[in-house]
Amino acid sequence: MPLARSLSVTSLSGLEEWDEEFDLEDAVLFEIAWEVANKVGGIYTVIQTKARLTAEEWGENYFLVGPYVESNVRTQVELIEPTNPVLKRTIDKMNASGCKVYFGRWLIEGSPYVVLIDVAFTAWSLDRWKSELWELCDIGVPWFDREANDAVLFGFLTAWLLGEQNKYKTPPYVVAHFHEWLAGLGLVLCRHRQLPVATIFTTHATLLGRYLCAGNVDFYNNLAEFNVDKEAGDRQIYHRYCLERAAAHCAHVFTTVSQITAIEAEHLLKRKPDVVTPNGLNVKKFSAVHEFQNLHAQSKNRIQEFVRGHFYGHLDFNLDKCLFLFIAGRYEFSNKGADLFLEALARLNYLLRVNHSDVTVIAFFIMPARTNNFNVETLKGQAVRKQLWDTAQTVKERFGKKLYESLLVGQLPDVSKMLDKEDFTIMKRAIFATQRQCQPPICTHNMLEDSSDPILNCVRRIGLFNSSADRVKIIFHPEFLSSTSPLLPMDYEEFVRGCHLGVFPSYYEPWGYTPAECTVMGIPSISTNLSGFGCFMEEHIADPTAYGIYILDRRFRGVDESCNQLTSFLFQFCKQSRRQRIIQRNRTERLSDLLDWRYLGRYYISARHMALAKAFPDTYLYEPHDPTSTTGFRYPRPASVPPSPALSRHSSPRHSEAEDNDEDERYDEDLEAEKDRVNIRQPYSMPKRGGKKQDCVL
Ligand code: U2F
Ligand code: UDP
Ligand code: G6P
Repeated sequence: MPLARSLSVTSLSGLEEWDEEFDLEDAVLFEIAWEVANKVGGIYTVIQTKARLTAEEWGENYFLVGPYVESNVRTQVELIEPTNPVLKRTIDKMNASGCKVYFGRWLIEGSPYVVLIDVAFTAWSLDRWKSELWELCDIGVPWFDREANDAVLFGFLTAWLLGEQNKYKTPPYVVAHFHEWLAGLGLVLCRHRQLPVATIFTTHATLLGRYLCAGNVDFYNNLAEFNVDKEAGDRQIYHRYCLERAAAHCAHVFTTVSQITAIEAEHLLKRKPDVVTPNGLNVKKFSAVHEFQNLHAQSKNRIQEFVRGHFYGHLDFNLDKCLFLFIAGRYEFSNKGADLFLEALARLNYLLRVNHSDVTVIAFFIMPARTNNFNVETLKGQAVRKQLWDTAQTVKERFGKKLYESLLVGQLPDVSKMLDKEDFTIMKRAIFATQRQCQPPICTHNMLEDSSDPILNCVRRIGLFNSSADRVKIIFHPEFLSSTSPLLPMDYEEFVRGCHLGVFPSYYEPWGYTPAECTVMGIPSISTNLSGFGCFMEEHIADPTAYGIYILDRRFRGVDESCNQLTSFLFQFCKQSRRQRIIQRNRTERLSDLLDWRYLGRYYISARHMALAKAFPDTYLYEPHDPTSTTGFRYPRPASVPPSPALSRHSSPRHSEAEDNDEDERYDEDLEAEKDRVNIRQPYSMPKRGGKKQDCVL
């Protein structure tokens, strides 16, 4: 059997090195999560993107454990016979005892092995296991909580798997890494049964944090004050909370995704995380900077096509001066900051109007809600656009044919006769079809809860109805994007690339993959100092704004002040020229190494080494790298000024629109060097912290 290797974390384009040699030849890693080969949310992204690096480190000794979901397995997993003889014996034994456990390769980068457990198949054991849980630790799981029932089944089955696996001899030394409360019970049982397993528990958000924030509580100022048992009980999640807290306390090593969630966990779960494990991504680097810029231009063209259809009959704005902003993610209206974004858009609309700006902003809201499919008006928009296109093609062909014939007989054509009556009729008919009595719709779908939907209600209140006078238009797409959609046939990544700015003004966001994804695609974003990502970037970059990473202050300011700051970010962004946006995108993309698992994977590595040393102190020795801190590398200010419209002047005396056009585009490096030469300093300054300083636990 090939053996696992130890990995030394090496440097990445200037990011610091971190050699942590650890002999893993006799160790095996199980990573257990409900989202293994099963997309529910952000944890899936963590596991799926990290797999390649972890598989490189652990080789054949890395196994992911998740639930068996037939539809997922059919599309993502190749089922095979277990390769490891001990694991094969374990799985065979479990299957002979009334379980259904599968083994396969997950068809993602790194092709890791997966052990998938069909929890429904052992549902007959649920009552027995629930009463065992009650006897063991007085946690009573109500019958109606389906997710908690799944957590019980999954927990007992994973503990069974790890128990069987360890029946034989040690080594191999087993590390079991459990993610989130849904998988946490397996860890509690491992410890209770005293299995020789080094355990790690990672929480990606605390249950109470999520619930409390969604309920308009002044969360961060009261972190230390909450009566956690009562709060959990009031929200009918006491049993889930107990499972989460038990896992956090039983683990050899407890970790979470950001410093801000570490503080939250310390107060709400009553254990300070041992390591902070920030979330990374699998960064795809292009060999030339212009490649990702070209992708932006291509995707933007496709979004523009959609906009042409959506606004048919009202296309009274210049699409070339149109900026695409978006917010995307789980539909948690205030946790994700959609409330603040809408309010800021209303203020931005006012500013653009009074300043007679020729920029139009289209703000997309991509948040899944309950719908009854696309609405007719939206579909009609795309049909009308297509019809206009077809008409133009038909007339073009007829025109071309006449032109050709005239040239064949050696004559220059009489242009006035090139289009005949029929051509005009076709064209007039097509134009008539674009007449429309109503405004272009806000929402692309028929909402099931239209009258109580928070985004729609907010739009009604602020009165942004896509009217001609408004410089800010809104499109709410209450479904995740897909390349097979008849409306906007793009997948999420393509869409992000085509936009100009991602806006994520979250109030509760343990990490926040959406702004991180923007960064690695070279798209600037706005996040907050209450999100794990925002805090991480603030810590690692001397001047994040200069790199297109706008970090909103939601910690020390009141809501109105934060909203003004957001409006100011948006207004400044709208004032940038095309050339400045191009430079800014180049800078944003330069940060992607920082978010690569090749750099951030080190914190996971550290957590595993720490767990092995705690569980098997005679065999492993751990020398800490100050693992609670993610500090270390810091990106300096860019060599030249940030792309502020007022100050990043062109070095030539005059600046015409033509300069902004594609033919005359020059890229980052020359331009920045040039600016350095003329020594223009004075970046766009972020509004100062101040105003009402709140007493904040953080
Ligand atoms: C944390 O995010 P979670 O994944 O724990 O959040 P959940 O509430 O469990 O799941 C939300 C996800 O559900 C997905 C969507 C979200 O990412 O992709 N989803 C969907 O696929 N279809 C739908 O109709 C509705 C939602 C935490 F909150 C984040 O800050 C972290 O970045 C993340 C990873 O650590 O963990
Ligand atoms: N996302 C997606 N399709 C969409 C919009 C979003 O797949 O149309 C994904 C996005 O790529 C990101 C995730 O949803 O990975 C949201 O994760 P985030 O960490 O921002 O927040 P969470 O919802 O997990 O709390
Ligand atoms: C990329 C492309 C350019 C295009 C530009 C548009 O840089 O390479 O050809 O002009 O995007 O930028 P904008 O910010 O206006 O979408």
